[in-house]
Amino acid sequence: MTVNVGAGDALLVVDTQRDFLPGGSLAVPDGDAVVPVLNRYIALAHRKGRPVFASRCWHPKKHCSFKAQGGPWPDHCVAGTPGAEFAPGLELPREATIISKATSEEADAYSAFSGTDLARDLRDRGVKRLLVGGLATDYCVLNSVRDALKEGFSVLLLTDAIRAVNVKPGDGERARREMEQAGAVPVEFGDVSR
Ligand code: VGL
Repeated sequence: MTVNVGAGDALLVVDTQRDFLPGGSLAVPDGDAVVPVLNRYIALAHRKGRPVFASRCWHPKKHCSFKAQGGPWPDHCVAGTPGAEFAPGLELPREATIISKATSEEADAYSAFSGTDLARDLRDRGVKRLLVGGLATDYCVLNSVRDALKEGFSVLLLTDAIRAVNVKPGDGERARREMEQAGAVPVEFGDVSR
């Protein structure tokens, strides 16, 4: 399959942040492997003049998703801390739009669309189709893809630029199946025309 990237397309890089990389507080196994692949998609989007969006978990210190508050996760991606920074080596263009989410104590947000202006922003810029990669397949990528499709965008799922947490073995595979059944089209960099 060959996919032409051009008018109407945008790239969404999901939560590719230090705390989700090996060594981080909520490490996604092999999570750092997405960085060089995402850089190829970023360079492609840039070359084609297409917008790049990057979401990030940007939590207050006592976020409800943290174990200390009764949530499921260790503290992670606290706004302004090193763990919340984008992955070292991730080459986001200067003009990339940063989407901060789950910024209040009482609400979690796995999806980049949840409580953000992303859908409106995409429509304002004429975006019809989103190329989605990043971390993690079974949480923030899954929920962002679900919402993108619900909002009426087409989705290309960048299968070489995602990795799963896999709290339960197979979560990543199940998430992929769900996204594809919902209409996301799986592609790899080799499928995308340069
Ligand atoms: C994520 C678990 C907790 C993600 C965020 O980015 O997929 N996963 N918070």
